Amino acid sequence: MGQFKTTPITRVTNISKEEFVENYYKPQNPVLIEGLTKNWKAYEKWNLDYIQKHAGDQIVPLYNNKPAKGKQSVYDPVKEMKLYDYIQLLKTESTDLRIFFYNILDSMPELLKDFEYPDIGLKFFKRLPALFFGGGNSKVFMHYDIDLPDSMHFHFHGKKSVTLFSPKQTKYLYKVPFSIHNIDKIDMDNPDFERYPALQYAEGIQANMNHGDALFMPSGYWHYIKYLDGGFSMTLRALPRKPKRIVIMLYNVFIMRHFDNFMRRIKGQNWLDYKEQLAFSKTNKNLKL
Ligand SMILES: O=C(O)CCC(=O)C(=O)O
Repeated sequence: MGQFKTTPITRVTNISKEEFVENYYKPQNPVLIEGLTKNWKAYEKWNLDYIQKHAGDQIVPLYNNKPAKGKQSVYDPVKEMKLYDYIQLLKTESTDLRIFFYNILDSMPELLKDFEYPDIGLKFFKRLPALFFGGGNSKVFMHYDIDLPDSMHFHFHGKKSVTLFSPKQTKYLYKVPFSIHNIDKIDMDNPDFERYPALQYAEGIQANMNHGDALFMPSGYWHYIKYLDGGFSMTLRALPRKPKRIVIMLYNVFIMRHFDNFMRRIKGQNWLDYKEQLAFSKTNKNLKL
């Protein structure tokens, strides 16, 4: 058992567009920007009470910390609940229940007037502002985003921990083929370096987020997230900078995802076990471990 090597993320305050583009967007370096949301209405307004009041009647799909098994789709929620009751749970218990990718445009359009797309050099998709909620005990499995966006992740209410790994670290992470995650048996808080020796070479970046912080996650960056308090975040996605990434994004979304779902449906757990074995042997073989 061990601990990942990590360095703290670069934190900046009120960065200019030029500085952001030169130092972070072009070289694809992550950065945490404090104060980017200070002028938004959301900065003062967005907390659990506000969401509860505005959209408490909606029925929301919930996910937990357990990975999907067998023929179960990763998109199948473990339960559904009224948003009011879910937020009440966040306020009173350390639940592991999460809401993943709740589209603001479709589900809470009144929130659109509370924030602005930052003028920072990213070409944001205006169709996909999404909220994510988590309880004080919830973890978001290690993954990168299937559509490979350059994204800005904003946190509200409480604290959360985000551990990032650059795409260059993929060779140490036991990435599962035809997917965007690594072997789900790996405990990211306490990795077993004997069983998974490549992990000890991985170098991560640690970002501790507070209310109002904005985290720039460049395209293809892995993220493992822990909610330290019940709270929520918003992600704004932008087109990846490099054309090659757009091609991989199209493959991921239109081919890989459907192939993987198809295999999962017909082969169930055998497909998952096969992929896991492949991730394990390929990673160790490439590194001659
Ligand atoms: O914070 C979360 O719950 C998940 C966020 C995430 O995975 C993302 O923005 O890509």
